[in-house]
Amino acid sequence: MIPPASEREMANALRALPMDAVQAANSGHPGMPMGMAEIAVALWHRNLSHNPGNPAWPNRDRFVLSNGHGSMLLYSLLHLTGYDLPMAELKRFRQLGSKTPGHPEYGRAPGVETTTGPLGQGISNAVGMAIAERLLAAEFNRPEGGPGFEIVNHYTYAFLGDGCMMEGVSHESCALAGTLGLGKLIAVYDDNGISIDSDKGSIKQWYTDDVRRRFESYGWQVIANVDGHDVEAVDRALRKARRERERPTLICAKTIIAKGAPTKANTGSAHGAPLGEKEVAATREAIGWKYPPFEIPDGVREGWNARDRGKRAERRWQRVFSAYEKANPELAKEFLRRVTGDLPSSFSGLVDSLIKDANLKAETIATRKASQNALEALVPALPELVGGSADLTGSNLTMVKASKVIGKEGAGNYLFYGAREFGMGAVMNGIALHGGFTPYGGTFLAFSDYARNSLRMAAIMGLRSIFVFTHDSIGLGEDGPTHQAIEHAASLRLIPNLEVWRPCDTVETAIAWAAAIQRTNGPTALLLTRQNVPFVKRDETMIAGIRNGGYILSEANGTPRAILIATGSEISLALEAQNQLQSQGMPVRVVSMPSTSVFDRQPDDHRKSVLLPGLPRVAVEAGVTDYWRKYVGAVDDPRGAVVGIDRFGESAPASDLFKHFGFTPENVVKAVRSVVK
Ligand SMILES: Cc1ncc(C[n+]2csc(CCOP(=O)(O)OP(=O)(O)O)c2C)c(N)n1
Ligand SMILES: [Mg+2]
Repeated sequence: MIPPASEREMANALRALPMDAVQAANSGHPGMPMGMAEIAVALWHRNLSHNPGNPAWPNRDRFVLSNGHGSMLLYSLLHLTGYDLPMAELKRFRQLGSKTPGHPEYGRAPGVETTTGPLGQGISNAVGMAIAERLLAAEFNRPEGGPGFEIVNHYTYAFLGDGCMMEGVSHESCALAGTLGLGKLIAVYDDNGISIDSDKGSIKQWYTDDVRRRFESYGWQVIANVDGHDVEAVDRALRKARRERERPTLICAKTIIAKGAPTKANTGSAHGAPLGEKEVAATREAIGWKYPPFEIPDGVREGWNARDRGKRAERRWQRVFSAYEKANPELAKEFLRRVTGDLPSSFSGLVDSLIKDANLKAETIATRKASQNALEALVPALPELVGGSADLTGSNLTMVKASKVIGKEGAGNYLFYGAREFGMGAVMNGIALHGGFTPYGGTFLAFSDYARNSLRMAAIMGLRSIFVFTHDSIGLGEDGPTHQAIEHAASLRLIPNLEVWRPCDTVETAIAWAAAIQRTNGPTALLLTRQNVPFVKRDETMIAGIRNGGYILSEANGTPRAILIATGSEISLALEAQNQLQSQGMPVRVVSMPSTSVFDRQPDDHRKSVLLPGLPRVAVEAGVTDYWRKYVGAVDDPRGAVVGIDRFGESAPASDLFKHFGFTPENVVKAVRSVVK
């Protein structure tokens, strides 16, 4: 048997693989992996509980590389500890179709827990994961059956650098983590005094935060001044962090970027460029690494290999789970349902009755209220729903009778995120990534911009995060242009894999909620009104049509001369215009299109049967006109028009604003007449 190598050599493997892979790709970031090598040994070799043979083991520790530019550190660790990530993939670092893209991408390589690279979001995902762990533990553990009955009990670890620390979103999420007392969240800060512009100047010119006091003020335990190149010291800090139950821990580790590189260590140039053949050779010499690129000596492999240890760890858990299952068969079944993300069998019946109820009640209410009504039924039936709002609970109407606020003590299903939209989005994504929960969170549609990159990340990763955006147009009235969404619906529709719904009444809102919850491969944004919108009676065909994203809401009384397409609060306007046109002898069809992306995916013949190619079309939406051009034709096409708003709004009562900006039946009639020859 080959004796395992020393931890010094194990750390050096984490220098060699990244510097060689970056060199081979002729692009990438060698400095961070080389600087965090000893920290990685302390965590991954001495502390992390995981099973490389089963990256889906529900009780594994979560690891987030928030400074995702150091991706080669993660790929090296996954490869060396025994995940299914062969050396061939490391050799193809940053190449088309490899499992080792420039930044870690969720779903690409086993063991990558989240996509990172946009700084600050990884650590925020980690906060979400730690919240999810705590909620799941509170719900499923049965410690009274013995300590063995803790089927959820793991840590969430994150590495982060100066960049993550500077990003506002880390302030938002870490403050929340402190307030919630997430004792099993442990972050290691790569305090190397270098960020990208260190190439041109000193980090002191743009970053002088007292990180220790910052995190202490959030309520974290801070272990400061740890030598990041001393495995023992980092290990001690990690063990201390694990003993702490009440507070998240930040370990501030002093490191040298690209440590081991004779001339490039501690320089900005080591951050994001290959060291160069000469420096790579000199580094080999300096650290005593005698092996050619991508060759790992057996002893180092042996030292890193965590497959057996991982298998044993999961087997121990499996034994506990089996006993738990015997004692609590129903709970165990529910646990497995939750971590796989399946819906309960009662779900479709529940949705059917929701829709039936809405249709019977025929209420004229705001769609935000319709959303709350839907949640009143959904939340008690779906314990996986974890709601919240960025300090607008009473406006977003995201809270329901069955909501229980999550505090320092574990259980609950509703988070007061505070006025932290971006933090909320990134934390929601972390909750979704952990498994066991489907997060939904609200703010005003105009403030979706604050959260925007977290929506994009949810879409890239295909996460079931549900964003509730209320006050979706000038219809919110007096708060004025800063609060009135204009370009938001259109711009959210541009994000690939984000499903956007702008329902027009109670029935469409219920169906939008059902679609969002049923989606397994991506996020949904629900755009909802502040103001009341009239109910529209529906038959079965129409209800089926809603699920297609666009359908005939009101057929022309006679051969249609034009198609009116509208969404949300502008549906009533389209229907009134249809009436007036009808009485003027011009029958038109009204199409409701609550979700353009869902509609666009329908078979060609469905879309044609709804939009009747060849007929003139007019779109009506209280937002920018550009987006609708793809349905009504180019600006110079005389057969198409859009009634919309291409400037910022005004502060005034909503009804005045709709008139002021031309959202009147008369104006819609005029637009239709202008395109019908
Ligand atoms: C949101 C966002 N802004 C900017 C960047 C570009 N960027 C990548 S790393 C980095 C900062 C590097 O500093 P640090 O995190 O300390 O990494 P180190 O150089 O120490 O490895 C920046 C600005 C990014 N990835 N994400
Ligand atoms: Mg740095």
